[in-house]
Amino acid sequence: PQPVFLADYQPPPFLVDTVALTFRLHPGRTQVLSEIRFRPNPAATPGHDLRLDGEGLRLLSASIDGKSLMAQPDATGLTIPAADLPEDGFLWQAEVEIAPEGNTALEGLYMSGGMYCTQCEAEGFRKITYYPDRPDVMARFRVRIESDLPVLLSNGNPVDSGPGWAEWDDPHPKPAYLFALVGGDLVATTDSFTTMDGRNVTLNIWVRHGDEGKTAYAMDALKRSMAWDEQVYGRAYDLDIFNIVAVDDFNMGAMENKGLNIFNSRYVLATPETATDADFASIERIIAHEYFHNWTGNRITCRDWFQLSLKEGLTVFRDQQFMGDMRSHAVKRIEDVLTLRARQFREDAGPLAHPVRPESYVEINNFYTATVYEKGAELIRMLRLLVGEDRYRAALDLYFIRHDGQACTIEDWISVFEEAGGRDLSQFKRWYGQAGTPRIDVTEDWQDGRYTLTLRQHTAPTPGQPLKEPLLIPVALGLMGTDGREILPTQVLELDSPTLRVTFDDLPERPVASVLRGFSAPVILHHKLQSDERALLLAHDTDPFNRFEAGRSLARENLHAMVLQQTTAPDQNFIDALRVLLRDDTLDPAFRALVLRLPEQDDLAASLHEAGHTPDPDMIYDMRRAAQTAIARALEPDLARIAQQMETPGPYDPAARDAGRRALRVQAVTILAHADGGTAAAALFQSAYNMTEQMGAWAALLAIGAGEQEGAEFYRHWAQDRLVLDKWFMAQILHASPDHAVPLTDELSRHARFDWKNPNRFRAVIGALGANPAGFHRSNGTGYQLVADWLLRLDGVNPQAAARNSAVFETWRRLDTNRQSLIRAELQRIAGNPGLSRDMAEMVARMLG
Ligand code: HT7
Ligand code: ZN
Repeated sequence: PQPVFLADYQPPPFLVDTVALTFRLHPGRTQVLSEIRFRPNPAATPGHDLRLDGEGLRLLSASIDGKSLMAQPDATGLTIPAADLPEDGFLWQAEVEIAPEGNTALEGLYMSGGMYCTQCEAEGFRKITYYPDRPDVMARFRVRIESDLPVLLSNGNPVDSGPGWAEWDDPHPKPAYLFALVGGDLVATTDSFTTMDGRNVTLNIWVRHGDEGKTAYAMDALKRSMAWDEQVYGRAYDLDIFNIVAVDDFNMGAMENKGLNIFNSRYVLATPETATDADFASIERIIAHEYFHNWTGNRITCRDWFQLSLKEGLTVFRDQQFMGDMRSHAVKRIEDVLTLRARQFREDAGPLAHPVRPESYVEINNFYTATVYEKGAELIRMLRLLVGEDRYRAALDLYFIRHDGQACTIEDWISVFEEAGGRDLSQFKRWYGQAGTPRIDVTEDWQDGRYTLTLRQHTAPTPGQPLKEPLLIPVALGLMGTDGREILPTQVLELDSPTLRVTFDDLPERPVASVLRGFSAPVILHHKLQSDERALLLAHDTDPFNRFEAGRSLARENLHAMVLQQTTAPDQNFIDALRVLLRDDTLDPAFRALVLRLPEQDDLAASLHEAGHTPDPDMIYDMRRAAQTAIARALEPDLARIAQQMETPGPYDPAARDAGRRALRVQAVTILAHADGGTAAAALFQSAYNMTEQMGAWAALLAIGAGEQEGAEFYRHWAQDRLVLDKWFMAQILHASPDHAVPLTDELSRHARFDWKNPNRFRAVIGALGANPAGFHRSNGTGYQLVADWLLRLDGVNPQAAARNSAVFETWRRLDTNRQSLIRAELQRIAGNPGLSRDMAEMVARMLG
């Protein structure tokens, strides 16, 4: 298939005013009747043929202005010659048939557990009917659904319904990717919200019978999101009703269809007994994210899919702000940076690196990536830092006023910042077009009371981009005195050329620089400090992120030294710093839990590679364990005390305070297991009244090779709960020892409950092996083989999910030559498979480079 290029964008030749759809639902033969009012686009050259997208449709009839046509569809749609089209506009009518029950790709109209549902982003609407399926064609939709199912939903407001039918009308013009339909035997949790302009909105969360007791938290999160968007961005909801539907089979997290959000059930359903604190936080974040899309994505959408970050980066940034306001900004920022490094830096460092605004794609579904989402959000965070909070808000107000109802570009976005921020941002815009993570090297000089700091930026080549230009990088800086007092409060330097030198005179002593406070830019910082300087920042930095970062750098440096010199214990001063932290009860427990967590195996592999070494997954696994054992032995009494002290009396409260205490308690027990043989973890497993502690304790046991009895108990208790069963599958593989992970994955993939066509279950089993680095990277290649076999099998039924899971191989070039050749062979085996999907073909071709 040919790539699509950003540079080739042309406005649509025809616009659509209204769409009327009738669905006669049937598992194998759903009829879709469409009536679409087209008119020529004044912004396009006249005289075009009408091209409609359509895939896998059986065309029963078609007409223009009532005159029937003998249209001849091809594999991707149909064309009506310009000569057959009335000049001033026309009514297209068609009747097609589709088979939702056979739709395993979960794109278009499909069935999940007896329920009809849709997923149209990015290009799924063309699997429902013929249409110009592109985001810059925005139209008003009216929908009639005919079915005996009791609940029939679509976008917008309900118009009328009767036995066996329902009609919906969406007054807001929207692109087809926001179309949605649901039909099923569902039950609702209902509530309401009064908007700031006094309108009453009905809120429904629809779930399968039996799940209605698990929706309270999602509803609460929805109401808080609605209030927050009014208070912080001045954005009110704009329909009479807001429906959320939970679906078990879903390729991603959730979808922001106008007025009818469809969610993967794992991001809706929660009780204290079945969901962890992390699950509650994900529900809160994703409910908010989809709701916030109502303005940033739906009212203002993307001109084309290259602009995806326009809605996704912004909406991620908004959900991050919301979560910070709901919980703790410091903890949230640390968590976001950990995710960014684990997912986006990893992507940027390998063959799948691409700009936040890519220049070409073969399959757009392959570009719903950490770069477009998370790095996109970082760009907005930087913009806000550069223009200041007030001007940020003014820029957003201007964006909403100027572009409401439009399909926009990154240029539109940058323009509102240039106008409201009063500055030229053309250099900043490079961030959208340039892939790769910039590296900043910091050097210092201290002479005669003059302190000089030099910052140098460099971005390594990425696929298709051998040369990089200097970026505008905001670097937040503070200076600390050796007594732990702050000498210079935070100021933002603008690094806009390869090198920037700043000097500070009349300082009483050589300071300790705290660079990149708050992680002010998505870069890799190289700043050599002595371990006592890091310890000072860990103990005293006024910036909580850099406090965390000092601890993390200490941990990373210790682990690197252990791996490279094959020593089995970290430095005493690292352990002492952790002890101080553990004993400091003034610190937020959630913060302490984060600092106590050693860098993950993948983080160590990436940082070792960045430092010029070839990471050895086995050695990393062994040394990380050795470090944990040394820490556990040295800090056993402190960890045991914390495990006691952080008990939350109940009843369970998902809010940040108790969640932080549980995080620290589980972290303490996890480390402790390396010294006490799992006694504390086993006790916690038995006494736990919530899933966070139960899962945390079981994982701690699994990580030391124990937990078999607890696993059996867990299964007996939870086998009937599909979301908890995912956890049962996943935890065992994730924490399996290196030599056990592959055989265990193979064994569990034969388990009667391994439903590989369900994306959540696939991720819980096959995805979990990829997330166990030492297990996946067995040097005999069995992990690679097993995953490749499954990817090929999944590709035949669900290309989108298969392609997404294939990114597990993206780090292959940083490995040793033996592992590289084993992975290359698997990628080539996949690439050579006849009938490979476009999704998978693009991914493996990019990975093979
Ligand atoms: N905007 C939504 C993206 C999405 C999606 C994309 C491709 C295939 C399936 C999908 N399901 C949802 C979700 C979001 O970012 O809010
Ligand atoms: Zn989104």
